[in-house]
Amino acid sequence: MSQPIRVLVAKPGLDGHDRGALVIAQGLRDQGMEVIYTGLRQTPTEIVMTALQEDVACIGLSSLSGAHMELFSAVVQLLRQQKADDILVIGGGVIPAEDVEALKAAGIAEVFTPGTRIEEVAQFIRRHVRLDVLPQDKLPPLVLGLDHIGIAVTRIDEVLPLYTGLLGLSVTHQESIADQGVKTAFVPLGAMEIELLEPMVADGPVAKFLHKHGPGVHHIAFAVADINTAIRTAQAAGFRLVDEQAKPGGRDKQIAFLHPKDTSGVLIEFCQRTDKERGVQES
Ligand code: CMX
Repeated sequence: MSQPIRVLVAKPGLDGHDRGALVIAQGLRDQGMEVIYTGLRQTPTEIVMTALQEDVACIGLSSLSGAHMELFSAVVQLLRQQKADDILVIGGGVIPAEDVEALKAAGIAEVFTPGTRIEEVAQFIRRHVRLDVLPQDKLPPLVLGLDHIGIAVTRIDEVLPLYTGLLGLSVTHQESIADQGVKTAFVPLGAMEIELLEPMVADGPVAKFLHKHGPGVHHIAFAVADINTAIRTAQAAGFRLVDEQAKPGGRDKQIAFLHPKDTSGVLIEFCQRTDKERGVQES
């Protein structure tokens, strides 16, 4: 499993209130991150030193004292001097709206004011943290290869003249997947397959897709060694899953979809084949 993102929650300057910072620290821990809290009244130098020693990917600065402009900018400057400006710096606390743009211009990636949901902060960190700050050698290879391409059709028998006639391929397996509201036909092509998808129910995902887009490429499925690792890794990187748990696909595969709104309009499926399936094509 990938390593959690390490975050330093820091209180620069003289303000003596850290309830908000502690709530953020706990919230980010609940979101699966590893959080270190500096304690109160830290200087920018102390904060940067702790960030480097702890090898964090993100610093979250919190200030209620009104000195955020100088203190936050000083942290960014010191990181630059240390050639550590690949560490994401975000800020929060009592920050007037008119200061937000100036802070961003100074290198604070985002400013979160009271009332922001912790999920939003975590999502921002996941999306913007530099992945090369994470120990890459600990990240598992997520994808083994292309498993199949799903093609939405109105009726499978209507497109067979193309696949089995013109292209000379064969349908080796047909199956109805009630859970997904589709009938499928699998056409192997080397190590991967084409999956023809015909809707069985009027309000299922393929029927809706056909209604909106007409027939065409519906999804791309990547083979993964472990579907639960793939789901957790995608979530940790800020991608939404259509379902947070793997579901049964055709031939006992375990499948999970990333939401197309997070993947530039391409519906991406993770697909874990069973051991039996890896070796043998059913007929
Ligand atoms: N590729 C790209 N975009 C897609 C899409 C697809 N296959 N399906 C839906 N979308 C887009 C829609 O165009 C729409 O975008 P706009 O808001 O810009 O118009 C948006 O997603 C929402 O679409 P919707 O029609 O309102 O449908 P829902 O939100 O109810 O559902 C989705 C969308 C992706 C969650 C749903 O299709 C789903 O759960 N898909 C995964 C399951 C699936 O597709 N199963 C069939 C295959 C099973 C198999 O291979 O075994």
